[in-house]
Amino acid sequence: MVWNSEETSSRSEMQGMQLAKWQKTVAYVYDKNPFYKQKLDAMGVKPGDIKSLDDVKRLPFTVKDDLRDNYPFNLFSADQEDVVEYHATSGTTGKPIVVGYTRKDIETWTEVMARCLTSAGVQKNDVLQNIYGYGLFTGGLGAHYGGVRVGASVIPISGGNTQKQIMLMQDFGSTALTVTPSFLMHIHEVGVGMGVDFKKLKLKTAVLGAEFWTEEMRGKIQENFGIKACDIYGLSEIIGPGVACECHEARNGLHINEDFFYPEIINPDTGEVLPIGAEGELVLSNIANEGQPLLRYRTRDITSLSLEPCACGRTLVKMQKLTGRTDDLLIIRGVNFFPSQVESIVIKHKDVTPNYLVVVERQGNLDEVEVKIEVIEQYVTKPVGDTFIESTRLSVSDELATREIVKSLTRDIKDVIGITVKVTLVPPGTIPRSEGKAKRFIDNRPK
Ligand code: DLL
Repeated sequence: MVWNSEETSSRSEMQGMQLAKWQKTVAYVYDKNPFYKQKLDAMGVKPGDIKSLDDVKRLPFTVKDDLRDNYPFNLFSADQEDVVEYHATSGTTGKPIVVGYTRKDIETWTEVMARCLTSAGVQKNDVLQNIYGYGLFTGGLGAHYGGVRVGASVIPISGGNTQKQIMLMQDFGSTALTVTPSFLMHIHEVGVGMGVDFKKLKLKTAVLGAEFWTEEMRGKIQENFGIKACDIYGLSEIIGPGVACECHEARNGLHINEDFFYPEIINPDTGEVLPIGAEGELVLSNIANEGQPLLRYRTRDITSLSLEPCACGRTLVKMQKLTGRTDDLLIIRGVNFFPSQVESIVIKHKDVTPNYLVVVERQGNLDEVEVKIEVIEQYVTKPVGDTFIESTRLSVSDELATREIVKSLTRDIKDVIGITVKVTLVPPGTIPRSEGKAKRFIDNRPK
């Protein structure tokens, strides 16, 4: 089932819609936004120059620093009185990135989220437990608007409150979940400790995103909960969640709502546009937005596009599951790797939990990588004579068995990533859990 007919347009119909929206958007930002007017003038491009989709290449890129430099509102094209909602990214350093939505943008967001949820199999008769955080983060309200639009019964519980999440799943008979994959794994961990069998609940579907997760993690989640798990992608700068989502039929790539969010793949080093199928940095333009339309925004997310026909009947271009972010790419002793690649290794290993943390330090002139991984309870030594034991005071036993685990993880990481890292086993529960996006990587190198 598709939510609306644009999702099955022919290629030429889609390109026609895209071109019309491009022309309107370029004229709009040129007229309304001094930043873009100046950029276009500097490049000698006038709105009337966009005569075909090929001309898009002539437009300037927008990067994260442009948003930071224009904090908070200078990249808005809409008048302040037409903005009806603000969101912002958490921003680990410095000022956050702010986005503003007009009434029409909220309508677009609601519509693309209704498409995404429908594509993931969520329908009118579903009870949708929305665990994405409500607030400045776009996850909560985005999924909320879409859930209400499809007619599901939305539970706006937001993130956190692990035990209450489990209670509502049981008592309200939730059938669909919108949540980050890492927090869903945490809910499972806590639930199992409470004796809950999630497979016996009414859960059917989970729409998971906002952070990197692997196919291996999908397998584990589907098995743990007895559900289908679909990947949903988006970013605040472009709309929030709703840029792209998998269909529950194929679950092998995310259909991009390309009549609203125009995708390109570029070589991140040269900016050259790459042909369909090639892997590179995803560039998105929100060609129907009013609040803050961004021309050719460099997402830093790495993926590739595909126009292969899909079992679900949608003709929307698909992006493959993300492989990483350009700014998380580590180059250690000449080898490129993304810290998130560790997930596929730890998840297959029966003696450890899927919780890991990659820490990079500079020692002398060399970068050293340590991967901390939680072992399962059985390898933990408890302090003698203690009745109340906090998990942080437990230590991992130094027996042959644990040394063998370290050896085999080190070998598997070397096979997949190509470098030798220091593997440290830590007691279960000691790597901080997140109620939203998980932090899997710490870079302690001097800036
Ligand atoms: O994370 C929007 C969102 C909310 C998407 C809920 C899906 C579900 P930001 O906080 O601005 O927005 O973070 C955007 O998160 O550039 C990616 O690097 C990462 N990301 C988002 N979805 C996925 C995904 C929301 N499915 C940044 N897989 C993006 C991998 C993802 N990474």
